[in-house]
Order: sequence, then structure tokens, then C-alpha cells
Amino acid sequence: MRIVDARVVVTCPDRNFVTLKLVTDEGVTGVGDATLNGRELAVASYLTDHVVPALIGRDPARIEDTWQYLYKGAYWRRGPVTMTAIAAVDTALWDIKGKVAGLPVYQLLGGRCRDGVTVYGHASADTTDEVLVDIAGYVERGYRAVRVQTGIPGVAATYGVGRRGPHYEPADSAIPSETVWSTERYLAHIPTVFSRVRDEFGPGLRLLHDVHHRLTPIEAARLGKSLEPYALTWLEDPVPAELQEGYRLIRQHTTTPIAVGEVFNSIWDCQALIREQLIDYIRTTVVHAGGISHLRRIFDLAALHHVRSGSHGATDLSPVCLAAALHVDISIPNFGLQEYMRHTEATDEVFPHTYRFADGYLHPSEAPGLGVDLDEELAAKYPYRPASLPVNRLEDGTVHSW
Ligand code: EZ4
Ligand code: CO
Repeated sequence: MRIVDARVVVTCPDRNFVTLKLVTDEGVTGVGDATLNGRELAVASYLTDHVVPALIGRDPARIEDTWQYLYKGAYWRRGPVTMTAIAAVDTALWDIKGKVAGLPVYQLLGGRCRDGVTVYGHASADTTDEVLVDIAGYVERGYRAVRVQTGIPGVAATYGVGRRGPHYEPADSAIPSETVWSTERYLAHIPTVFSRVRDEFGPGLRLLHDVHHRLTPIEAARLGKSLEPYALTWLEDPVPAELQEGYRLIRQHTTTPIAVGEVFNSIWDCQALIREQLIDYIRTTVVHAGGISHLRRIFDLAALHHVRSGSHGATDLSPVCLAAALHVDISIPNFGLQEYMRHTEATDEVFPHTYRFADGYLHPSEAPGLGVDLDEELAAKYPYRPASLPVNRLEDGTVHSW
């Protein structure tokens, strides 16, 4: 079997997605997500201009060899654009292999390790009173875990707090919009939110919170300590992780579990965090960390060091990525949680799929391959619209991490 065509499709059914579709001489096709939020066209060009020409004529069965060819062969290793492009190829090849074998991809990965994939939803609101209502909605719908974000009194707009109904979307204008940040107000407020949430929902509901990289290690340590009475399942991205050793300080001071990794793109970004047991959950994903093959490698390293998976699953990761993530989640021994933000109806229509949500779990597709496709005709009706993530500034105007 040979690859005879590779199409890179950019579409915007409520938000931008880049998808790679591989076609073989026997008519079998495979899809891979190649979406990098706010930098979509860079990956599309990387694929179209530099990868696709080398894929034509290759044997799609050679998944690992193709991964090594694209990673080592490029000379320029790692980085979000490169690793997202490699991920798309890898994911599409697993899809093809599953279809050829007549098996869902999770069977090729060793089969089920659990009955369902526990997911967490996003509750967010300006005030604590409102967020309690949002959380109650998730509990009613069967969710067992909820990420809780609120506005901060005295801060105009906080990243991570949805304002437009059930479908949260942080990428808005072509030129980034701007948000303002106050560490002092944030650190004073968040423990009061979790105190009320834990009181209201009792010990059974798993609670999470995302800091979006906005603190220093000692500030994060203080936040972790102040949240200990409310028993969070994880505190996410407390500090930027370019400096992996930064997490040592947090670990010395708090027993609040730490999750990190949604912006990582290779095992090299997290190997020290994992080997030193500085984190509890690794949040790398299929689309941004080199595909199913490389993600499995990261999760296997994590399994040796008591670190569980917690794959990123925001709406900028397409249903193709989510479908692939579920095959990984169901088949690894050290699964933790899967993030799940529902896609809009338009997105779901462009990417027909057979994974399903029930009772707080997502269930991977039982169809051969990934169980997800791209409707290219429908995709063509939604042209690309430039959209960027916002830039975050301190009250005095200094650009700040987020
Ligand atoms: O900021 O997906 O945990 N989820 C998140 C997301 C990310 C976006 C970035 O593209 O932090 O909202
Ligand atoms: Co996050």
C-alpha cells in the first residue's frame, strides 16, 4: 500500500482547524489534527510545503519509521510547529492502520485498561455565586470532575473565564486583544472560591483549577498551600515550565497535586519534571506532542514515576485529536483525567465521529481506525478567519505570562 495523496484542509466551523487527510492507492484514508491555536497557517505551510512531498509514495504501514524520518531527518528538532505537523502525520497513519486491521486504534495499543475515560468539564463565571450554578449543571449532567475558574474582584477580564454561553473560545481578534492581571488580587480571592465550592459539593466531586502560567514558584507554592483544605485533584500550569527545576520549589511547600504540559511538544520538555516526580499529571496531547506514538512514549515514562496522564482537550483541539486521545486514554495503565470542552454543533458536523459522552465518561469509537472523519465539502463552506489568543498585562502595562 502507498500514500498517493495528502491534503491539508484549513476550515473555520466557529473556530479554525487544520487537518491532514492521507489517501492510499487502495482507497483507505486517514486523518490527523494539525491545529495550533493562533498559528494555524504556519503548520499548514510546514505540512504542504515541506512534509507532503516526502509522503507521496511512502508505505503507510511504517508509522514509527515515518515518525523518525520526520523528526530526525528534518535536522531542526522539536518546537510546536514541527511537532504538530509530525503529530498530524502520525495520527493519520494510526487511523489507516486501524482501518486496514479492521480494529479501533485502542485495540492496536493493547486494548482496554478501563471501562470509560473520566473527563472534566469547565465551570466558569464572573462570581462565586454564578460558578456554583455552573458546577451544579455539570454534576447534573453526570460529570465527576470540574475545572473551576472565576473572575477576580477588581480585575476587568480574566483569561479562562467564558463569557459567551456554553462554548468557551479564548481566541478572538486577529490582532490579540489584551487582558489585565493582578497576582495580589488573584491569590487573595481564589481560596475563598474553593472554600465555598467544597462546602457546597462535598468531598466526592473532583475539583481542578488552571493558573495559566501566571505565578512565580514561591507564589504558586503559597496558592497550593492555601488550597490544601479543599483537596484539589490538580492545580494546573502554576508557573511557566521552560525552567523545569522551577517546580522543585513548589513541591517543597505544598501537597496540592500539580499538572502541567499543554504547551509541551516533546518528552524533552517534561523528562526532568517526570523523573524527579515534581508533578502528578502530565497534560501533553496527541496534536501538540508528536502524535499517538510520541505521546505514548511520554506516558510510559510517566508511568514509571507515579505520574498520570491528563491530556489537554480544549476546543482548539479538533474532534480528530479528541478521538485519538480517547484511544490512548482507554489503553494506558496510568490514565488520570481527560479534559473535555464540548465542540460547537458546526464543528461536530464538519468532523463526524462516533465517540460519545455518557455518565461522566467519554467512550472511544468502536469503528475501525480512529472513528472520526473530515467532511471536506462542508469544511470548504467555512473559510479561515484569523484569530489570536489574548496578550496578558500587569496593571502597570508590563506584558505578563499567561
Ligand atoms: O489556554 O487551549 O486547559 N486548557 C487551557 C486552554 C488553553 C487553550 C490554548 O489554545 O488552558 O484554554
Ligand atoms: Co490549561
